[in-house]
Amino acid sequence: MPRNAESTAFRSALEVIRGVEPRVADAIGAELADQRESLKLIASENYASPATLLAMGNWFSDKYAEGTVGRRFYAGCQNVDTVEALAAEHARELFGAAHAYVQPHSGIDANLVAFWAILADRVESPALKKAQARHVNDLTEADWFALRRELGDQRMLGMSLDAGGHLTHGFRPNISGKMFDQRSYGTDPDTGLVDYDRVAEAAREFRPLVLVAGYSAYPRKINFRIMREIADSVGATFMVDMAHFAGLVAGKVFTGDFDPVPHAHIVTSTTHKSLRGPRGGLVLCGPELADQVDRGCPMVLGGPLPHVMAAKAVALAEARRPDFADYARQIVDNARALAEGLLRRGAKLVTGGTDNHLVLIDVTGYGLTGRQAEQALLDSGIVTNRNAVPQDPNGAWYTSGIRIGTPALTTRGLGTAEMDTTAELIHAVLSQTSAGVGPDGTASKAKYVLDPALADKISRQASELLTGFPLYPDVELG
Ligand code: DSN
Repeated sequence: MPRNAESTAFRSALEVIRGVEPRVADAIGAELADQRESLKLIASENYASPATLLAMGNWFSDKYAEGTVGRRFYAGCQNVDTVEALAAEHARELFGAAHAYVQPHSGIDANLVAFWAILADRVESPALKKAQARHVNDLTEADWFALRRELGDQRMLGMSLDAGGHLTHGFRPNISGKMFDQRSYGTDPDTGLVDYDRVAEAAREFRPLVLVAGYSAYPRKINFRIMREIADSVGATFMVDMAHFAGLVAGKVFTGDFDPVPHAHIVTSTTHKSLRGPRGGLVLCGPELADQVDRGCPMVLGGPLPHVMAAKAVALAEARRPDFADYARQIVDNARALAEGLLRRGAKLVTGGTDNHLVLIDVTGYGLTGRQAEQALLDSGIVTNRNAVPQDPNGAWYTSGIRIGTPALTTRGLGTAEMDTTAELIHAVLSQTSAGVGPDGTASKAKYVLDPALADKISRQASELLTGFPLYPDVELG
């Protein structure tokens, strides 16, 4: 594509939108400006390529395509079949999976598809067989009642939230916690690392139907071979949610025991985090679960989004290129450099460092809550998010941690030297912010004191750091 083609494409799109609702065009332009200006360290965000973004804005959005490739509930799906098949093929090849389902609209949707595939395979199919019925509609009222109770009486074992697990792994505020009786495994209180012996012990005691591995705030690798052995020892289905680290699997940074695909029965992911695609999800599995997974829509998903599947196909094709492996390695090198820079300056990190794309700072070391630290950093032009730490004394709202990740800044081209400067800026803000007091004079978990002149100075330094690394350099909106 000529250098000005991206500018032309985005400018023309905005011009067309402006003709209908100029405020939307303005907001889209403002979003690009904001993203260009902020030091984005949110571990779950990234910047998709222009090709990926453009693949989403077209008439595929208008097409209904319930069902799967070649087996739709609507006529005229031949072009949707093309992009869905392409996205699935790229996903299979990229991850070395036997089967890929690319319809989930998000990570939670991908997890729901996986949970229902497991329940269908492990609970519903045996019940149908026992009742000598081919379909749930053929069951008697009594058998249907018994099956519904059995479906609702299954167990899941996953990583605890404060150890870095995810809400969709069986926690009560999420639908998964209402579907499954859940228990969680934590991490070693001294090292902060997963203790596989304790996971095995919890599995032996609890006998889950599903053992889940995966995280959104654990800064280390997980040994999926050991986790699979634990699952096998209790007859559990082993599921891995690789939403956060899919880019590191795709880029062959996580291989062998740390690549979930050869070890798990089923793997779910988002496509927009370290994988750098459009917002969405996918599911990978072997042939045993493939038919159940393909029932995701209409089992738990609304109609597929063909425009997003087109963008998934583009992004997955990009991730199959050799330079994606360089990108994935750089994400981890950058996270390590950031962790080392913070440790050298006296920050306290959960697990003492990182093996992946994220770092979790325990900000109690600075006398702050996560909420205070998050806001002070934001005032200083540094975008992060607060997160619980293991055994968090401040609970899930205020928290005691700041989660930072490198996928987005690595996409912009920042390297290890810039990560050291980033560590310097973060430490400067946190070490010069103090906890504030509430109206009654008692310590507040939300209020903080930060000299506005310092916040301005750090904001300017953060902007300067980004000047050499323009975001979407070929896009000029004029
Ligand atoms: N919201 C994503 C994250 O930030 O980790 C996961 O759901």
